[in-house]
Amino acid sequence: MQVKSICMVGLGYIGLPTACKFAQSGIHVTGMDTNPRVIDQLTKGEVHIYEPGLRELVNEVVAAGSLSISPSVVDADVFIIAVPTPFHEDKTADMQYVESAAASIVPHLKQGNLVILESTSPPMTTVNIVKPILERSGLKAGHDFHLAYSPERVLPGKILTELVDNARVIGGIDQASAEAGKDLYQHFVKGEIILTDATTAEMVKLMENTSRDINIAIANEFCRLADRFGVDIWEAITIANRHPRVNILRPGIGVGGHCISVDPWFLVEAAPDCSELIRTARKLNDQQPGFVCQVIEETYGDLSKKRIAILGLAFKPNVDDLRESPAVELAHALKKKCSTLVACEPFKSGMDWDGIPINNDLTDLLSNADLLVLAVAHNEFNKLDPKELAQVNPKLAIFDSVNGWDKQPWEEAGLIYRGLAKK
Ligand code: SAJ
Repeated sequence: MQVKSICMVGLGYIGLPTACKFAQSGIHVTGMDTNPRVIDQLTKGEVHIYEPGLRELVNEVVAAGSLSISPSVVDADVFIIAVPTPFHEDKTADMQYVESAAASIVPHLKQGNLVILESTSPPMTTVNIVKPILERSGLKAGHDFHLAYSPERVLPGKILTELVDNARVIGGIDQASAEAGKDLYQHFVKGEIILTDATTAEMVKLMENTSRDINIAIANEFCRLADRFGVDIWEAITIANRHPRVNILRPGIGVGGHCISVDPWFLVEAAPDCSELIRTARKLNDQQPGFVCQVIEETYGDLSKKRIAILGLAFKPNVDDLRESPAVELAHALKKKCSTLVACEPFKSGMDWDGIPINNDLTDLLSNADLLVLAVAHNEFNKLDPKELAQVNPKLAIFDSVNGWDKQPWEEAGLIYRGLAKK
């Protein structure tokens, strides 16, 4: 299939970088988003999300005229849906953005077009939700236009390289749709392109994130056991991972972000009777911030008179994304128990986040704290010099929730250092 133009519906963490990569490959891309703030910022040359290399790439393709920004869907050869699929309070999938994205394409859909859904979605979304909406155009999927599901699989922080190098799965509603998808992504993807059907591709994506969630859950459960038995979990995992067929992931303060902490629920909702392990792992990871809070209390005793400084609110190191962040959960749990709690989050400016006050002046923050909790191992925090911190506040106690630091330099600086399930 010859592709001259693409309309990218949704310019978030996936849509914007993907739009840029297509634009860089020589296709004219129109990026649309329903959020006026996103359109406004991009039109001014500002990028609303942090991802290494993205700002430069957006400026390059906009300046070259190959990426245009629009508040509405325009005619194109290919439409790609890359909108969020959040969940409701009761953990059921909220498909309103996918549904309205598909509906917004209908007036522009023509014979020979290709529509791709990239958003992580419950099984059968492409055939049961997207296809009937698109067919309101009077055109028939598989006959008049191609339709495929191709999940994004990139890691925040490495999106621009993983978009190109990762294997790409394309699930067509028929073989011709899958082949059309392959013609499209070949423009910039260097990784293997694997063709399958749409529902298999949806399932593959959910299985990937669910298996990671379960693997982190067992690491977190081992951490609880290690804490109970006085074992250093980090030493135990290092030794266990010397076994040729064992690869235990890192325990921590829980699982966040808008993918791994959400996607497994799509499987639970779709088939509650055969997803017991998935549900249990999800609950365990959700309870981990509460467990860590309890360990901090057990370690340092009554927190009610303590002023706590928490380092990091993002859902993982070196990203600016605070959605579904276990660090925010931990901050809330600690805030209920201590006298004051203030966070340092270098990826967020402003006075507070979700009711957690932010102070990014570390000297000021630490000179007014009794207990320093490391919640997210941002590079900026890994580089902190214990001796300098001891000069700022010689009475500061440390709790390292994520094994971000070595114990020795803190103790040499005269500070009390404790870590989660760490000797
Ligand atoms: N985490 C741990 N221990 C670990 C690894 C991660 O506690 O050993 C935590 C992180 O701190 C974070 C959460 O898990 O809170 C998720 O982080 P992540 O780096 O595992 O994954 P994401 O959410 O940034 O990206 C995942 C990736 N999926 C897989 O690795 C299977 C990525 O490839 C997907 O494209 C992305 O979800 C997505 O968009 O679905």
